[in-house]
Amino acid sequence: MIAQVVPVLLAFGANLGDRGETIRAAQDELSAAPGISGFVASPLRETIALTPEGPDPDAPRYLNGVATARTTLSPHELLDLVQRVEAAHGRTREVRWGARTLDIDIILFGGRVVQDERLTVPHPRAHERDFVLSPWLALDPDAVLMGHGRVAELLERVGDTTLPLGASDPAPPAGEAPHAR
Ligand code: A4P
Ligand code: MG
Repeated sequence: MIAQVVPVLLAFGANLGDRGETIRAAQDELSAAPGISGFVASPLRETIALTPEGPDPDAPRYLNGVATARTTLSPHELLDLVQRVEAAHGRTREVRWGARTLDIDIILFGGRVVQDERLTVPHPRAHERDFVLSPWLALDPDAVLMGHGRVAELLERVGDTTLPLGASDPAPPAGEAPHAR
């Protein structure tokens, strides 16, 4: 039987350590992984940490980006893969929405709806997050988020507070050397 090839959208976030290097290394690993093809990454954006209490301008900023790819893996095989890549980059889970070296979320898995104790797809919060919508729009101006409509309109609704990579940062994240000025 020939495996079905499904388009997917992945989101990447990091706010500890060398964020850009970690995300780029993780993307290289994913793009080379068995069952993944056609991997295309968005530009990265600098974003204010969203915590359960709301946006926190004093917390280490995130770098966020998205990538599109095609996969022959099942949704849960893809989750296993992204969690292996997270773990290889020192991701630990202590606090929900806590600071992390690397977070990889599955935003879309073709047109599939998955809802069980390990996986919810489409990602239930993507439509209200500028740190997902903004890099996605940069990658694909015609992007549509299943169940919510055009990404351009969603981003206009939530407002884009993200900054281009390398924007001046008065409080660089711990563990990352400040840019030379
Ligand atoms: N899980 C369920 N659905 C999915 C999915 N579609 N993709 C499960 C990936 N994982 C999924 O995730 C907890 C569990 O969710 C996993 O074990 C998996 O089985 P996690 O990565 O351990 O924890 P988390 O990321 O802290 O939790 P959560 O609720 O997924 O957080 P969010 O909603 O992803 O938010 N601020 C900025 N600026 N940028 C960010 O990237 N990210 C978060 C995390 C908060 N604030 C942020 C950012
Ligand atoms: Mg996550």
